[in-house]
Amino acid sequence: MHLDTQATAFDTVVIRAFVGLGSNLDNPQEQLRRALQALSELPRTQLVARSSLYRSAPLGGLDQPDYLNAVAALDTRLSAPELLTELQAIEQRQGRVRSAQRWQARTLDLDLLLYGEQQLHDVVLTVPHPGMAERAFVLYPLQEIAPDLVIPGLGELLVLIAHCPRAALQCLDSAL
Ligand code: ROI
Repeated sequence: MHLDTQATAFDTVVIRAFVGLGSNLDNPQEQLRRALQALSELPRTQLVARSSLYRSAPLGGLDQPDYLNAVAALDTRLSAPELLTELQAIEQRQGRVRSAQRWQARTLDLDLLLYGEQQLHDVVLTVPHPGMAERAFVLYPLQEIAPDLVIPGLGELLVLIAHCPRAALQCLDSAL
């Protein structure tokens, strides 16, 4: 009886998580379409919203193609490490090659931006995602699907946006 009660309580914990999607290789629009499809098929998870697609120059003035970015909202019963593992599996399936070199062009990048109210900091996972507060290609799509969001440790999304110039971030037609 005691165990049954625990199992029920565990099963009902649903966390709203946000995932940042990015691609600048091998038909980025198709990469993001496939990734959103894969997110909608994750176990114990529902895809509840997704932003339009946004085009931007690579952060850091790199000599790479422009990126397409988007943000998705998930309601999930997966733990944060389980969700991270699923995101990495989707990246792998879409041909992501990880190398020692940082900030390389990529077919697909899936960043776990937020996992509920939680702040986690360990070797495999940091949430909120480091750097998200300065990234227009994260904040503006996030605003589209969660305008009232308060980000743990960072504050109101609207305030972060006010300090983050939109620059050349271009919102594309939301149709995929
Ligand atoms: N730049 C943009 N515009 N979008 C990204 O998703 C992105 N991802 C990265 C780096 C290389 C930092 N630059 C980016 O990982």
